[in-house]
Amino acid sequence: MKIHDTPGFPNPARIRIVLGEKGIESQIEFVKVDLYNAEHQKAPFLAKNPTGTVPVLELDDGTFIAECIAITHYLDELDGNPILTGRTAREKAEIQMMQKRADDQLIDGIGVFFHHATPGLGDVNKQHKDADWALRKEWGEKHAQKAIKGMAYFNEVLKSRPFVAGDSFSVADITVFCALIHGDYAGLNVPAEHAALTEWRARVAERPSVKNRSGQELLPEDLPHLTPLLEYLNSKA
Ligand SMILES: N[C@@H](CCC(=O)N[C@@H](CS)C(=O)NCC(=O)O)C(=O)O
Repeated sequence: MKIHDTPGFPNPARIRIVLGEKGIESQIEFVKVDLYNAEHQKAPFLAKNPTGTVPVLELDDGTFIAECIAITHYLDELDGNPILTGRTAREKAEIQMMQKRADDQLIDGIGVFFHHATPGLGDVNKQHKDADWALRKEWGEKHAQKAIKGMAYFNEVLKSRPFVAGDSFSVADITVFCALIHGDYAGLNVPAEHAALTEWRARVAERPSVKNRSGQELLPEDLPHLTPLLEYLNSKA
């Protein structure tokens, strides 16, 4: 199997953590996608994933699977022991519900904010974003407000349970954790009063699958592309 992704990015991190939890990373060959030069918007990549995002899983029979939740289901089911997506009907339903909330209320909104209201991935990618570029900042800010509400929601959830969907670590935790990484890249930090979310984040960060995951660092050759973003983040600090 191959995974087309870009090291250092939050959605790819979701799948790198899944691989760690399942202990199957040695079965994967990684193929780097050059997001900075908009390789994901060109025909060869769009043929793999028409939505133009990473990660994408390529099976040995040539099938391409995009969307982290779909990739996670596939990888989690391979050994017949779906620890991340639920084993019983009730577990599956609860995990799926919280996973959907994590996508809608956190990581997707943070992504819109990142690409529209910050320098994001730079000029090369702007042409592929919202056509009404004049309103991009307002659009991004609206999504940031939604994500801030999402952080408050997950903080409340984690006051009464150890993990996002209940007693066990699941794909919903992975999505919330990587959303907060995405927030760091966008300058949207967890408010200090959200103690439960902060404590949970520190606990999850210590899991071997999270702490030792591959592809954590941005590659040195990619850093120059991020200069405008880093300047923006420094100006907010
Ligand atoms: N819903 C998608 C989101 C994937 C996504 O947004 N990936 C980012 C990298 S973290 C990306 O490819 N961004 C490129 C772009 O938006 O131009 C998933 O679950 O896989």
